[in-house]
Amino acid sequence: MKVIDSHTEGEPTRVIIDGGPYLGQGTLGERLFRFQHHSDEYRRFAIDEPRGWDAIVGALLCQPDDPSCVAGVIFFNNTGYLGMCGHGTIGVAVTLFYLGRIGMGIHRIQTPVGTVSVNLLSSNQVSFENVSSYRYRRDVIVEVAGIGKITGDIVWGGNWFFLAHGSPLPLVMENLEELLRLSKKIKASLALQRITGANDAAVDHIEFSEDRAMESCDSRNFVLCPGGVYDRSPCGTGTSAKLACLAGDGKLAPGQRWVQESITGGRFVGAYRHDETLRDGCNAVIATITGNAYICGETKLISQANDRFGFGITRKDRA
Ligand code: PYC
Repeated sequence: MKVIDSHTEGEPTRVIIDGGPYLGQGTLGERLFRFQHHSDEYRRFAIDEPRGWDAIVGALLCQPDDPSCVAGVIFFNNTGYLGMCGHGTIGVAVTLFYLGRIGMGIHRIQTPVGTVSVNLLSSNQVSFENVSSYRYRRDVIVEVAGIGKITGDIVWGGNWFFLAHGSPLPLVMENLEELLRLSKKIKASLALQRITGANDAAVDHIEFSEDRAMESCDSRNFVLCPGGVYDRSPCGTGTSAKLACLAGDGKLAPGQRWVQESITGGRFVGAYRHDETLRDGCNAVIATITGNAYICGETKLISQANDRFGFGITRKDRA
């Protein structure tokens, strides 16, 4: 399998450019189904140790079924499949440019949850316009054993988020282990209390943020991703979810810049416009997120006969 590795504001993306699973014909949704149910070993091979590590998001390039798109992409990680992935979209665009498959300017990319457009501004800088983002439930209280009541919003930004009101701890790297522990407990409590997104979808991303006008940014965040790792970047879908809430609260005007910094110091610049269509009965926005990705590897992954870990080390303990 041939892969190109990049990182977007510190968060890794591994794009499979050759040797991925054959998923047949049909819509991207149908091909995602086959990937999940018949070819999941390719995900584990590409992402899990010993060939990968927990933080990587994989991207399988596919033929789009929407002819206006230059590519289709299925995102996945150490535990399963993602709807959209913002940092991954920036990584895919920079990778396609590196491969000479796209030039500067605007291109459409199909994902299983909708079509996004990317604007390649330089060989490393990309703006992407995300699928619609909207706040599905506001001021939801989750009771977390040993912590107490935590309030937040359930928001779609291309994935489902619990966007906590504020942060239980200052968002600095010294608090990383404790932030991971708390966010995993919140995620488990949401599941136990059956607090879900639309159509009973699991809320599998937990976001804390500290909004304060700092010199460098408008807000800092921490995002727990499915699989129990944190996003090194400010999370493109998480930033989109944040923009939907800021718009709903009248705290940010359409077109106004919002600089979102991650706990590592990586930065995205976001802005939004209103979406004319209600989503699940909710007002929605279309977020545009700008960030940088850098190519950092070009690798051939190999599995030899009799390799006990040819399909990765299977773990059942991931949050
Ligand atoms: O950037 O949207 C994102 C993302 C989701 C999970 C990891 N990164």
